[in-house]
Amino acid sequence: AVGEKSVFEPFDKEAFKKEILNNIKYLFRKTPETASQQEIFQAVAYASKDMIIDEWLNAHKEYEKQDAKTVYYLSMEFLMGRALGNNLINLCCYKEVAEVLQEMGLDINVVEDQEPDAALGNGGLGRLAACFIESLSTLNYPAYGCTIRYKYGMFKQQIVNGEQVEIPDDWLKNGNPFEIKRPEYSQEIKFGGYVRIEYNEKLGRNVYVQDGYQSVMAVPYDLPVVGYNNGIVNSLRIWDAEPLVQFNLDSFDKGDYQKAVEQENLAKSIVEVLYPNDNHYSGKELRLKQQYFFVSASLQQVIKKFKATHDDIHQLPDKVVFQLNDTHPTVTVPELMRILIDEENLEWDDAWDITSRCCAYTNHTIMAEALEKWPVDLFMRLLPRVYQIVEEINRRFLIQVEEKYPNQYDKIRNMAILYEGQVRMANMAIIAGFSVNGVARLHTQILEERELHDFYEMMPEKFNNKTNGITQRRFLLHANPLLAQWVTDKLGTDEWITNLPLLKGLAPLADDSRARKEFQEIKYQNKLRLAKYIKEHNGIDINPDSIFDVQVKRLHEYKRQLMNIMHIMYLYNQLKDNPDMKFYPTTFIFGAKAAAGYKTAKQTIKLINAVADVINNDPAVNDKMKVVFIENYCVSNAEIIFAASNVSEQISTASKEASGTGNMKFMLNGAITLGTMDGANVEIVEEVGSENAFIFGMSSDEVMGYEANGGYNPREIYEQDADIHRVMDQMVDGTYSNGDTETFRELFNSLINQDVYFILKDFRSYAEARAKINEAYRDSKAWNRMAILNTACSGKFSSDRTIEEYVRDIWHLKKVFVK
Ligand code: 26Q
Repeated sequence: AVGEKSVFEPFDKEAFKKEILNNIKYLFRKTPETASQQEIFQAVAYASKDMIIDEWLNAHKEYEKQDAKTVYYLSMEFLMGRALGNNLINLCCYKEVAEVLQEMGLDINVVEDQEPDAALGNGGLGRLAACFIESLSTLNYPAYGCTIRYKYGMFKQQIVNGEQVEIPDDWLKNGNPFEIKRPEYSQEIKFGGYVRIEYNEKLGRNVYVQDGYQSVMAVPYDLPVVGYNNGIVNSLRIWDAEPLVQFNLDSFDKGDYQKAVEQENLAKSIVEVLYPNDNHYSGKELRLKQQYFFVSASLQQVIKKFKATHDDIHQLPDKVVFQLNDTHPTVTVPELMRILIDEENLEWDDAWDITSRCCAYTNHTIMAEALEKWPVDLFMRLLPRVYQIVEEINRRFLIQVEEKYPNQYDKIRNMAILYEGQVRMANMAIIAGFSVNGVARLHTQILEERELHDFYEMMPEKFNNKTNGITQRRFLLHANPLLAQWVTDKLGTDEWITNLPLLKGLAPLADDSRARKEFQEIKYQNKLRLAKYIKEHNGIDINPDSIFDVQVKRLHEYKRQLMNIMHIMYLYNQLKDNPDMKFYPTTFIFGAKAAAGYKTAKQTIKLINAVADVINNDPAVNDKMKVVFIENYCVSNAEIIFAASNVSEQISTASKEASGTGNMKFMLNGAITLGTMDGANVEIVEEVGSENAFIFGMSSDEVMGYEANGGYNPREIYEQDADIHRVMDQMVDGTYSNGDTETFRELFNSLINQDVYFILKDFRSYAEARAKINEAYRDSKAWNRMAILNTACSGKFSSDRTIEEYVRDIWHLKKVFVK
């Protein structure tokens, strides 16, 4: 169906084939017979880029003509994944290109597999940015994504002897066919030095000049973000760093060799690597450099662009809005103030008014360890002028607090930007911006009622919720072509591609036995595809008739992969004790990267692999259960995994997962949620009905209640529950560690002493839910009914809906149409 109602000129297959052949010849001096698959990928990618270029130019011409307001989505992460397949889909020529390649004796899937993932992100936050920028293009909104052109993205994970090994992700080693370097937009970025105060006669006041600094050149590259079938192409602007010296060698003291080397090193180090922490702050100077680097570059460029066609800087908020993706780009606030005051010569109040009306902030977590708090001395040393401005913002804000809440010191303690020698970035973002949003209803409610309560009380008008979403172009149309075609056939239209709530029209089919059979068969085909992937990449055979029970996401204690594997240990015990126990064969699938320095997370991976090793090599249970840890979970294999899943594990400790977005991708592909009442799970259950999901565990109120009282006593459960006791002991009696009692000792201790994530507390309720799900799968009629209803009710979770809400409530953009 894709391409049938294309707005584009009819696709010229012959011309495209010729272009591929030309590219193979002129790029590599080869023929299709001698070119490698990688070279063929590049030839196809360049050919597709040629189709994009005119629209890219055209859309921007139209933006300029209409002087359209633009959102700048500032994010340290954009987890884009592969581009080729999705670009072809959004250009409405995927099918045709697949045919061209087939005529040339090539398989489009193999060609797509040559492309490295653009993994400029860790997990949820980065992938959300990628979905948003795609929806913005599809919905005809002018937008830029701004981030860093990391030389190394998210590391590649290998499992060696059950343990995670990090391999550098050299994603640019073969070049990037889609990017375009824009050296003409280079910006100088200054670090360190000191601030000199000078009296300026003309202005009649003091001005502030940064001196003795080091600088680098920020050089942008643009990647196209193609809208679906609408002629819109926005840009993901990724900033690279280069030393300044090569730009104007002559103006430098030729003898200043030292300085040249320093610049070279500074430039190299800033863009070297993505920090692999997810939901965890670490106060590294280099990280702050990265933040300031891409923020300052983006802002300088935006201001120059604005001034080229406007002469009153006060109009900036009518044309520009900056969305801060978490606190990571919050230095936007003082940097914009600096530019407006020091370079545009505005007074403080004017600059503050403009800055507040341009900046909006999204919060993605309530986890205390994720809050960014920079040591004042580090901040001041690296960004001396920016720091002065932070001090002034803080000073003025505290006067307001004092006026509104005289003598209430706790208000200042909670809300000050500068406190106990730290710069609290979240407080700055909230105070400066005009909007603060959470990413799911429950999360926003927790922000308002607890985490950010004082701010909410003082400025309630800023607070709003924007429940996350995902793009169906990638996570259904591209990831699951069989289901996509089925949906189109059943609905009699492919309009769901840009209007996901239309999936509701599938709901009646849940009661249609033929439709259920077809749905089941598609799931089966996708399970075969995943089984093949697992065989090729992990060497493990799995049974496609078993339940595929899947937990894929970053490894974090609050996400409770440990509870999942402990439950598998428990099941294994049961099956060994009681071989005739009623149990539907299940394949338990994990995929997770651990931050390189996160010890507990790495131990959990080790435990999962150790348990997998024992179970998968025990013939007594092998026709009933298998455990698979999929190496290197990433966007490209995620697409295969979601399509093949029956059960979606969303088991975070209630209140800890701000939203989750994997939960939505599973639901869209007809998996049933097994989850806690956390994040967006709450809204998923609301959409699909609690009878079509399996919910267990403590509520967020209960969890927060215990936390307020210093936790609970896990030892009591350990003593009283014999099954849990046994599983716990097996962690430290060598059952899964060749007799070694210390390998998993820290995991054991963390549970018995504290269990901050309530694993033992929720275990029984989890086990019951899992037993129910195992039983429910036997009734294939009821199961497929549920599965269809999950797909049918997932319409709310399109990022198109989320983006329309951002536009309506925060950004106030207008759609731009091109001929
Ligand atoms: C901070 C400072 C220094 C180094 C790294 C970081 C850092 C990096 C990444 C802190 C946090 C992150 C990522 C957070 C994240 O992915 N949060 C997730 O955001 C999703 C999109 O809103 C939600 O669905 C998830 O619930 C949330 O965990």
